[in-house]
Amino acid sequence: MTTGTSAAEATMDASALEAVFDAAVAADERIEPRDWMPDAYRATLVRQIAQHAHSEIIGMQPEANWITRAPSLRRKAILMAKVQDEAGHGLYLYSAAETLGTSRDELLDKLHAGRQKYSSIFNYPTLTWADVGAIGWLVDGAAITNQVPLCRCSYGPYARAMVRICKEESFHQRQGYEALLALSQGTPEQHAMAQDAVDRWWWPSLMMFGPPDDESSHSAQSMAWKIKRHSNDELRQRFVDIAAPQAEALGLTLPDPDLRWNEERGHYDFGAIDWTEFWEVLKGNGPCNEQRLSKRRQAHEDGAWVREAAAAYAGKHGEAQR
Ligand code: FAQ
Repeated sequence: MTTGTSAAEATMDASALEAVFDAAVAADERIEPRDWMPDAYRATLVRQIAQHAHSEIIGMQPEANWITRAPSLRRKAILMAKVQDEAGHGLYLYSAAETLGTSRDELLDKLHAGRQKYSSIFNYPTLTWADVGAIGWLVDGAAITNQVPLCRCSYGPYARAMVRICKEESFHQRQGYEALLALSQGTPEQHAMAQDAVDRWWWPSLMMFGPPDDESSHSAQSMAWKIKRHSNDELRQRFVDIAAPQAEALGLTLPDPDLRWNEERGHYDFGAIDWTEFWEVLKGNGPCNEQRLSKRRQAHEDGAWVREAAAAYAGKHGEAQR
């Protein structure tokens, strides 16, 4: 849609504005920051983009845990670059949220106060080096499956941020797969370590897609607005269909005795997800919730002097240019 706060728009009443918005969404046009949009559309985007941004920066913690103990210089350099990429994704996403009239400070305050969520997956511990491979393969793999359709989200700044993020996530997924393959084909101990990591990360990765469709409070409206293009269950199924043959190629077993190809459906059937565990993690009762949030708050406090110095520099620089 073209920029909206025009003279013509100023004279339109609410229902006419809504009709223009609905027509733009129906025609698959992009809604841009200065276009008129329903308050609830704006609020949904802020909620989802903030949660996504918070996930990216909290998601740095589980893997950062292994930077000092990566098994080679090559692995260490790759892991540092990946963790840094996640910080960058957070920044693109906070910027996208800011185009909706909120500020990064406000969003971070809400995260630190526990008033906004981040992905359930980052509340699980990284116990061995193989977990870094499993996160790359499964967590980044699930993230890509969920995020590629978001490149077609109706809100322009979010959709454009997702294009670059997805390219980087593809690299992350491949590095995880390659690291896990090396372990799987290594000594029996290394193979066992890879299998143990997959056993622990598989089910939480399936939970990343969100609750089942009949318990997903936002899906119907978000799909009508073309923020989400597919339901949680559709994307979860797509991920299982991709991951099952990849596990075979890796020589690893997915921890689900009910996982099997269903010729009739043209999809893999899979076992029941423990939704009690998912809701408990969301309530703050996962294995690492407390640790993740307190580390994040501490990092924010430790970084205060950097923000102050940057603001002072920007102030001086601005004065010099006046
Ligand atoms: N964790 O009605 P729905 C990554 C909440 S990035 C926590 O279905 P919606 C990169 C949901 O907010 C991973 N909460 O919600 C990386 C809602 O609660 P609310 C993050 C969850 O929004 C890799 C309630 O449950 N990706 O991994 C979760 O329509 C490696 C009801 O749910 C994104 O954020 C969950 N898993 O659909 C980084 C992608 N699922 O807000 C480092 C963008 C649901 O009413 C290392 N987000 N909830 O209090 C989305 O696509 C959607 O927001 C969904 C949820 C699909 C996550």
